[in-house]
Amino acid sequence: MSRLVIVSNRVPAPVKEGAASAGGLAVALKAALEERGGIWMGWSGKSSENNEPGPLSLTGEGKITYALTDLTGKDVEEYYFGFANRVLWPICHYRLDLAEYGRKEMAGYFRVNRFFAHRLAPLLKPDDIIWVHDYHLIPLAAELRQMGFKNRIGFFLHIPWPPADVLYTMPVHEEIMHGLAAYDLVGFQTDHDLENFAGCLRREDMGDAIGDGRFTANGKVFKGGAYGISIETAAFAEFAKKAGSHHMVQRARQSIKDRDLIIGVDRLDYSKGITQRLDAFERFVVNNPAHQRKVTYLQITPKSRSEVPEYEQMQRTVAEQAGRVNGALGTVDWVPVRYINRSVSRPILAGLYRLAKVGLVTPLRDGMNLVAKEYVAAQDPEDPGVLVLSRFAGAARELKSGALLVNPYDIEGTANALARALNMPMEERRERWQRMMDYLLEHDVTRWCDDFLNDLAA
Ligand code: ADQ
Repeated sequence: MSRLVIVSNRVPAPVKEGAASAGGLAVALKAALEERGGIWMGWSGKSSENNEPGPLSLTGEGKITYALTDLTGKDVEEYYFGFANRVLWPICHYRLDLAEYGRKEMAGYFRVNRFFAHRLAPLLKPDDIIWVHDYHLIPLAAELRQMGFKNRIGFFLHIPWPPADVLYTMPVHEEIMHGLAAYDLVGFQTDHDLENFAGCLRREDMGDAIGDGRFTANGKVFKGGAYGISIETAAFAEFAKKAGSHHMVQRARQSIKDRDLIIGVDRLDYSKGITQRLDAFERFVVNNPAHQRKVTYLQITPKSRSEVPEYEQMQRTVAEQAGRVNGALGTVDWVPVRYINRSVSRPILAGLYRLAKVGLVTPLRDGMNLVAKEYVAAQDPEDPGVLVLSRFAGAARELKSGALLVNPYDIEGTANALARALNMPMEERRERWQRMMDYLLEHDVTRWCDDFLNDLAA
């Protein structure tokens, strides 16, 4: 079996396999690396002080070598906060209004990708299989090809892929499309993203789908597919079962008393639809007097990318809105919204999901959304809660048989779905949950990883 080389912008800290703190993706990729032996390369998260990136730092753990590089302050500014997070992220989430096309940032993005390729090159062996992750590193394969590397190289995009009309507003869209075509396999979260990609190829007569999951672009043939990412379903369910005895989860349970809990868990990001969700919760309470004082909405939202102005602005907007809703609806003995700006550990998170009667997952656009899957896996099979899920999350394509799908822009519709979820009879809740859980047990993150790597190696 060939050695595996994974490249992603950030590399999770070395943790023991199955450790409670690691997310499913890190656990699955580490398992694949352990099996084949390999390298995980990425940015250290640090910027060097003297504008020299310094040497590559190599550390070993079992059969895995972690290769981390610093970047210069200028690199971080232009590549990470600039092009990746102020152009590609908003464009891929259909937010043309938020994209900032600075020439400097675009150049910085391609420059850092070339730099990554040069850092990686001395570590590569001819039969290594290389798996590149996410929007930060689209041009990496093209850079490696230019340097003469013939290895199998695959790419997985964790975020949505937009239609041509959206993508082509971006000045360097051609380079980005050529960048993708340099891979042997390009993986998207859903068939919808894959169709959008084919549409982008067709729009500028660059290429097309030619059947059997193959595409042409500029005379070259490569593969593309939909590989919906998932979680460690069985392990997460086990966490959630045990988490009831955790003192934090017990405290949460006592504090809720006989109220119904609705839970939302997201990074603070405009794609997650948090302000629309707060509006929908408010509308639900106003429209349903019987639920007043009988429900608590817990929103757990760690800050993210605070250096990007839109995110900093959003921190203020959401905090103000949560305060306003509490001021308008709250009573001396009832705080309707509990808003927490921190991460919580995975076992506690699993326990809180299980306490909640409703998982409210309403992104405006999301590649997959693992919170939706974690919420389902954490439920008590005897008394499961209801998933209220945005139709614009990739997860909706997999969980539509069990979740209540909503349009997050439709505040009244989401409010109605909340009422329906909280009033749903036990039998219907069990049936819906079972359908989703059966799917997730079969399609877990290990299967996602194996499917992608098998197709890349084939
Ligand atoms: P994200 O946008 O980060 O991921 P998501 O898929 O929901 O979104 O993953 C978030 C992860 O962080 C989940 O495992 C969740 O439990 C965890 N998390 C969130 N808030 C937390 C908190 N307060 N405390 C602890 N943990 C928290 C991107 C794409 C998604 C895609 C994933 C994986 O945007 O669409 O599903 O990558 O491909």
